[in-house]
Amino acid sequence: MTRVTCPVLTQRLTTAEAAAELVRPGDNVGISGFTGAGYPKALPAALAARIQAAHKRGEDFRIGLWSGASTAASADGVLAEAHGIATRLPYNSDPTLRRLINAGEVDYIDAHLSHSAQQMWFGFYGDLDVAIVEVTAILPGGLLVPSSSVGNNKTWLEQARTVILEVNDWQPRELEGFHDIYYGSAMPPHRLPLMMTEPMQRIGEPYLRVDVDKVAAVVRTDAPDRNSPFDPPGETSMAIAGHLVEFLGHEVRAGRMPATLLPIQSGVGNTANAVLAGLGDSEFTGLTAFTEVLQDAMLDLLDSGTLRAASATSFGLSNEGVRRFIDNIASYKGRILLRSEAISNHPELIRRLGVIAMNGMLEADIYGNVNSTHVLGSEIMNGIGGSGDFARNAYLNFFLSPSTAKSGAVSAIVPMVSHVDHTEHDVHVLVTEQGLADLRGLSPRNRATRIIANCAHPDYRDELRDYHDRAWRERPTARHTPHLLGEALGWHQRYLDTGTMR
Ligand code: 0RQ
Repeated sequence: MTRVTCPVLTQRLTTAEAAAELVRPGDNVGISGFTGAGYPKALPAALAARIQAAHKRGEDFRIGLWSGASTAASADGVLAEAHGIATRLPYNSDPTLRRLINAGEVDYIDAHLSHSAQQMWFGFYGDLDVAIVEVTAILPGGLLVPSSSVGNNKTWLEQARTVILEVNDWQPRELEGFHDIYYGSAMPPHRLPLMMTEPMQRIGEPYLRVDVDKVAAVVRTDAPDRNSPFDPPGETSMAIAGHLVEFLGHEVRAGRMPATLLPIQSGVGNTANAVLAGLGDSEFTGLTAFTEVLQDAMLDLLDSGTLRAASATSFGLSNEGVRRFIDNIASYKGRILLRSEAISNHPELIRRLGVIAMNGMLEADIYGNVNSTHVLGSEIMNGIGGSGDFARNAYLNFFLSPSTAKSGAVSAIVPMVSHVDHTEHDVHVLVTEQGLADLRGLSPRNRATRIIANCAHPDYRDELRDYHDRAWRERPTARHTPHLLGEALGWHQRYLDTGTMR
């Protein structure tokens, strides 16, 4: 059955190649997509071909590319390969694009995800020329059934001069009803409180709206999301999960949270997936999630009853996870809600609901500052994503990492982080496979003792203790967070000097 039932928009059905002609050099283009779900499947390749042809003719053709978060090799990747991206925001994890950002070719604005839509509305990013948004279906009156992510689609559809819709037959038609799109936002000073006191409360409507007059093209596709596989949890991530789950039990017994915990948020990647698997093996049941991304392990938790329901902005499933979701889609209805990332990551809601935030990190320092984004202070990995939105406003936050990287050559616990994303004032608990450091209520000095003892790898503990002791002795009038600056930075410089990383 056709998924485009709006008579006006049926008239705009066309090919990806024809639709790509609507994008002009220098345009800002807002695409759908979040963590490899719901990104446009046909337009990026068609646009990349158009850009390459222009480059062959000696013409300059690059665009500003805005999204919800990461997309896929067939979106960010092809446009990067065509050297068609001048600026990118708010998040990227594509390796080709990452290389161009780190080579200085692409200007990357690495923004908190909860900020990205509102900063567009505030006018911080300039005008949006074209929106390219994947949807599941177009209803007779022109309402749009969103697809496997919502991200910034509402804002892109409202703000763009021209809209291109991709209707993807691969997305299950039954996704209708899984979304809650909030249309009550206003600009300061006219903003009102968000009336949500429970993660699954609906505050919006199931559809995205669009001004049909702005829709210049509708393109049919039938292609899967990125659907990256997950590694089975290894020993290290299982140890991290074990420490974290044990600690949550301790918090319940100490009366600091209910037996059903508080809504959980979990970052992406294998460690996060393993932590969720660890929760599945625990005594906890009836939990809720107020998070960004629903990974495979979230489905496991929903299936087992560990998780009662989950609010997010996107799926981030493997092929196997997608099959399972589609096969049992009716059982998830009412238990999964997808919202705009301005809502899934909203500081007011995270603070009110009392979210437990669990995110990965690259390194932490002995005083508790965390680097999630930059290798050796310079080279972007992915971006801050939602980690700052959640960590800063959480009831309790955890930052997780193996205690070493690069087969043990690099310690994840360092004297001073080479880049700060989450400051010592924000970070509550650090977890590595070695153990867990609860930093709440501790002075920097006591944090250092605990982080080194509990989280650092044994190969690095003595060196870190020695650094801290000497800094304490040598800076008798600066003992709040004493540092030996040359040495702290030299810790990182040596990896460059010895070629450990590059
Ligand atoms: O690189 O595979 O090339 O060796 O970093 O490391 O251990 O597999 O960790 O997949 O959990 O990612 C912080 C990047 C961790 C992620 C980060 C190297 C390591 C490897 C990955 P190789 P792991 P993970 C929700 C929340 C920011 C956004 C966020 C992230 C690679 O969690 O992007 O939290 N977070 N969003 O070798 C040098 C170190 C290193 C290091 C690890 N100290 N120095 N390299 N690596 N530690 C999602 C969204 O917001 C959308």
